[in-house]
Formats: sequence, structure tokens, C-alpha cells
Amino acid sequence: MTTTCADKSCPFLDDFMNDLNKRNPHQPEFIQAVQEVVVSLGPVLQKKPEYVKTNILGRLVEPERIIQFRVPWVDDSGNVQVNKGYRVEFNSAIGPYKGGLRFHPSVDLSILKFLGFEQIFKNSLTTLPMGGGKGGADFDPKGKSDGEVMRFCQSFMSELFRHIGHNTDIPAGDIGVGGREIGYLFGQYKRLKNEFVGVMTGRDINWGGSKIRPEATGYGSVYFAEEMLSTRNESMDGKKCLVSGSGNVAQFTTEKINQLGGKVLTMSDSGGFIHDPEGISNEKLEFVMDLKNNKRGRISAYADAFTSATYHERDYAVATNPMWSIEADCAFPSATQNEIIEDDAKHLMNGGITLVSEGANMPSTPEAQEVFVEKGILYGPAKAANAGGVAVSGLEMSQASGRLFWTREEVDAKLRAIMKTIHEQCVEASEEFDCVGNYNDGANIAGFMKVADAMLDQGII
Ligand code: NDP
Ligand code: 2IT
Repeated sequence: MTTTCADKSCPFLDDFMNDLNKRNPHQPEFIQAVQEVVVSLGPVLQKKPEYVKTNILGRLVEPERIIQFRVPWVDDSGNVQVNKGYRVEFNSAIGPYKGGLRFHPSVDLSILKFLGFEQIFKNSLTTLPMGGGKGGADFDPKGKSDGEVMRFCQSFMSELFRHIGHNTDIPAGDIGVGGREIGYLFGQYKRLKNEFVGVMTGRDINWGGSKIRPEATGYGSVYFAEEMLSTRNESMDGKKCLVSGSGNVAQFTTEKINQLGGKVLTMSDSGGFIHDPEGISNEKLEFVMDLKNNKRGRISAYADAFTSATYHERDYAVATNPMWSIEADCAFPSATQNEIIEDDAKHLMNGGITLVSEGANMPSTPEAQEVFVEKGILYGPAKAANAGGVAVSGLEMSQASGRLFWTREEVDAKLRAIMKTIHEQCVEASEEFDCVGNYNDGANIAGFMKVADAMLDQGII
């Protein structure tokens, strides 16, 4: 089956990418994220010349606003530390800026612009009125005390609060920002503004959060996988799965795979991966959740606790990750960007993988994506497959502004319906633009056109 869009060559887009490279030096992740979208758009621009005439793409790749600020804080030893804080308010054509905050030492403008750019199209696919944004800091919560994390969060919000708002820009979590950090950030916002509003999502149920938000990204990624499988009359039942990461997304991906009768063989962190051929049962998953969310330990402890498992330390001198060579049916990369390179993708194919659903943002390099598309496997790209998290953030916003409180079943049903609709949008766009079977092109085109049309309607701004 041919799974590439017809007539992808487009001289306009070559010139566009050359110019983007010149204007954004030293931002490889951002350039990669733009390139990934732009390769799908040739046929769209040919069909809709008004997008070119009004320079929609040129405007889309320039964030509406970037805020960068100093975050000073005092560590437990009394030393004054300083981090870089950011918020990229990328695009508000279809709603207020919406997207997570990432606290990780690797955070810089390239990473946040890639994430913010992806968020525009992901949010568009959710069907909810949310624009795209992302923020964070080069702060590493690992090894910090609760007191240090709280002081950092309070300092971060002491600047960010003047730029965000429940109708303007609504942050949430991402790598290194979970329930604990959202609590400290929200508390400081409320204190400074004297306003209890839904300015952040991912809040605890007791203070304005939504049921299922912690589960949403992982559950959504598996729901998307089920939608893809249903096109081949298959289901998750009995599928052996590789999951990377052991944080929020990986944990609830594993939980949902177990619920649907699949078996998870691996989980990982930046130190290495565990391989449990007997499967990570619900009981073992409970151990992982306690280890990661309460004890803040390392995944290697899993192999000490369960004799069925082995631990494999990551050797970063070797580019490939041996975890992706394990034989299985489905892969759910749920850790970080570029965690699957071309050779990993080939190893996945050799190991029998027929489905990849991306819980992480941009986990596969462009060369790895090409391997998936060429092989014609079911490949669910991040902006579609992991949109469940931000979708339930959107539902949290609706509940907050309507003073509503939906049950777990209600939110889960809405999440499931949204993932189904995202899948349909990808399929419909791929049919309209002659790239049937290519979810990557379908997601890019469907996500882009809604935002582009809104930008057309709103004039040159
Ligand atoms: P967490 O901080 O909860 O977990 C991150 C996991 O990924 C940890 O196991 C971490 O290991 C691992 N990891 C992080 N960076 C690296 C790295 N450079 N190399 C290897 N492993 C790494 O984050 P989330 O689970 O929330 O996020 C995971 C991915 O999902 C990210 O790409 C995020 O952008 C994406 N995502 C998250 C959503 C959400 O709602 N939370 C929504 C949509 C996408 P270690 O502890 O060793 O760093
Ligand atoms: O990448 C993402 O979609 C997220 N980190 C979630 C964003 C959100 O606003 O819930």
C-alpha cells in the first residue's frame, strides 16, 4: 500500500524551510517539528492558494509571544540558585494558549518552541477551542527536596502569573511537572491574584481538577491504538507491548493496556529499562507508581523487587536503545523526544511490531517515522495519539467555568469519543488528500487546516 501523500514536492516549501533554518539558528528540535508538519502540506497549499497568499505558514512558525524570565530560589543549604523560566505563547487562533510546563535540565527555547508548535495542531485535533503554548524551566526536580521544589515553583509563578489567566493562557503538567508541582504553582497564583480560577489544569480533584486527567494521556494513547487496530479487525487483547518511560504517561498507558487484555513487557527511565517477560501486572504497576510518584526512585528497583525481570542500564555511548529490539506486537514510546532513531525503528520492525502509538511528544526521528510509513504499520503520531491529555484538560476547563463536576465514567466516555473523532479526522484528511493509511499526514493536514482557516478569518494579525 502506498502511504505517502501524492505529489509532495513543493519548491515553495523547500524555500520556506531554508528561510526557517536561517532565522532560527541553533534550534534543531523546533526545525524538526516544523519540517514534520510541512512535509504533509504540499497538496494542501496547492489546493488552497489563499494560505500561501496570506503567508499562513510564515505567521504560524513565529510565536505570538515568548516570555523569558529569571527564577531565583534558595536551596536547602542556603545557596542562591538561578534558573531560566519561559512561556511560549505560540498561537491563539482557535482559543486561549494551552499547553504544559516542562521542568528538565535540557529545557531551552528550541525544545519549548517544538513542543508549543506541536501543541497548536494537537489542540486543534481535540475538537476543543484551545490555542497552542508551552513553557517550563531548565530546573531539575530530581534529587530536590519538597521544600526546594516548592520554593522554585513559587518563584517561577511570581513572574509567570502576570502573563497567564483562565481566558488567556492555561498551563498544565509535562515532564517533571506533576501533581505536586501543579499544587505549588496554583497555590502561588491564587495567593498573588486573590482569585480562585481554572488557570491551570491537572489540579487535584479536591480543588477544581477533573477526574481522569492524570490517566488521560496514557489512556488516550491506548484508545487511539484500539481505533487504529479496529481498521484491521484487531484489538489490544493478547498484544505484547513495549512501553518506554515510567512517569505519568507510561504508567497509565500500562494500566489501560492491562485493562484491555494486553501485556506490557518493559518500562524505563533515563538510567535504563526493565524487561519482564511475564508482564507488568496491575500489582507490579502499583509498585512502579509508588516507586516513581511517592518514593521518587529509579526503575532499576523493579528488577530487585521482581525476579521475573531484568534491568538493562542505558549505555549512551551506543546510539540505539536495546529495549526496542525486544520481540513484541505494539510499541508505546512514552518518555521523551527522539527516543526512537532509524536503527531502533528497524529493530522494532524486525521484532514484529505492527503498531506504534506515540505517548511522548516527537519520540521518533523523521528517519524512524519513514521506516514506519514505508512498512505500512499502524503508526499513530504524537499530535494525534497523545492528545487525550490536553483534551481532558479542555474538559477540566469546561467543568471549572460551568461549576460542573463530571463522574469518572462521564469523563472517560468523553475522552474515548474524542480519541475516536481524532482518528476519524486523520482518516478523512488522508482520504481527501490521497494518502490513505498515513496517520501522520492525516493528523498534520486536519490539525493545520482548522487553524489556518481561523487565521484567514481573523485577518493579518
Ligand atoms: P514524567 O516526568 O512523568 O515522566 C517522564 C519519563 O520519561 C520518566 O520515566 C523519565 O525518566 C523519562 N525521561 C524523561 N526525559 C528522558 C530522557 N531525556 N531520556 C530518557 N528518559 C527520559 O513525564 P510525562 O510522563 O508527563 O511525559 C512523558 C512524555 O509524554 C513527554 O514527551 C511529554 O511531553 C509527553 N506528554 C505528556 C502529557 C501529559 O499529560 N503529562 C501529555 C502529552 C504528552 P527520568 O525520571 O530518568 O528522567
Ligand atoms: O504535551 C501535552 O499535550 C501536555 N503536556 C498536556 C498539556 C495540557 O495542557 O494538558
